[in-house]
Amino acid sequence: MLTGITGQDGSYLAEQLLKRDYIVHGLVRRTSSTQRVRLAPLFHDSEVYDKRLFLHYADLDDTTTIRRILLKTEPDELYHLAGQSHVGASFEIPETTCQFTGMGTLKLLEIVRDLAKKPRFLHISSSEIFGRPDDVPQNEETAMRPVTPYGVAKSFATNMVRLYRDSFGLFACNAICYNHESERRGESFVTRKITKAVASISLGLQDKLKLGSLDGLRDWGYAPEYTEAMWRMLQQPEPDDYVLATGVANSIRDFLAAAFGAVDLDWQNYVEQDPRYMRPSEVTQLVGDAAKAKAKLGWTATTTLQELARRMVQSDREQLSQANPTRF
Ligand code: G4F
Repeated sequence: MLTGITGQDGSYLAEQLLKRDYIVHGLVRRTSSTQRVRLAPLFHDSEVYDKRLFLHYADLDDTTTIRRILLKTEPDELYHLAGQSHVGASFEIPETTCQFTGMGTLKLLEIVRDLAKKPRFLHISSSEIFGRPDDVPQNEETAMRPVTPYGVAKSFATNMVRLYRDSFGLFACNAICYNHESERRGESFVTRKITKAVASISLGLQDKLKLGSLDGLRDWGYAPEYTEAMWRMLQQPEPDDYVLATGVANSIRDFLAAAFGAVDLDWQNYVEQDPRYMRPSEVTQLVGDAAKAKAKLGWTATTTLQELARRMVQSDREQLSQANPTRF
């Protein structure tokens, strides 16, 4: 069972689980649009949709419905990936962010606590819990010092997962994920905003890219590698928390250079700063130490920033060149 199955991570994880012969259930929000672009290939596969992949309507708020679905489907594993995940937006909608990202996780844990057959539970946590950290790089023991509403909500959820593991014996884990990107990344996150603009500029469809702060350092990896690690976490004999990261800090300027470099352009000729995209507070030193994931899960992130940027630009160029581009 996956919450957030229609998102970047949910769609990769669903594909990986189906390849491993799982039956996959996903919770989806009811909206007037039935377009779920990232799931489209699975949706249109007659061997998969409604045979091994099932979608159920439920908001994270809708505890009665979620309880009913879990009682009916009796999942072995529950991957909780849903939530309001945009850090910048969390300053505009802090209550919604805390409601879904924080309380949504607690509500799920409460449901799982009452189930006779309890699924193994994975919560996608975030490097944002470290905020302005004491240590660089950060590991599972680093103190949480969040500085954004999203980071505060994720800290709450992460601590609740630990509490339910320690106090109620749930097999509950936190995947403390650093930024992980892909061709399926939402268009409002900085990497995808950049690669989409690079594609557009290189095809002569756009001439400027407006961004906020370029000062932040991020530890950017490739999303399907992170969902593979999440699956490995739930196959361990004991529940635990793991930092998932590349261990390499890059600046937004580095990502700009890699993305524009993929089409032989110099980013400095195209990028302008726009105060609209500045945040009231920024995390600047987030880089992860994934030594525990390497030792216990046999996992390491392997895709470099250059390769990540190149793939995303190539995918965006292909999409823009189509008559009806896919919009993730
Ligand atoms: O791409 P971002 O919005 O990612 P951010 O804030 O690091 O959060 C992402 O990673 C977290 C860690 O894994 C997740 F928990 C979270 O859910 C999300 O997936 O911004 C990256 C950096 C920031 O410093 C931001 O200020 O890029 C800077 N930036 C500069 N101009 C911009 C822009 N960010 C966005 N989204 N849009 C801009 O125009």
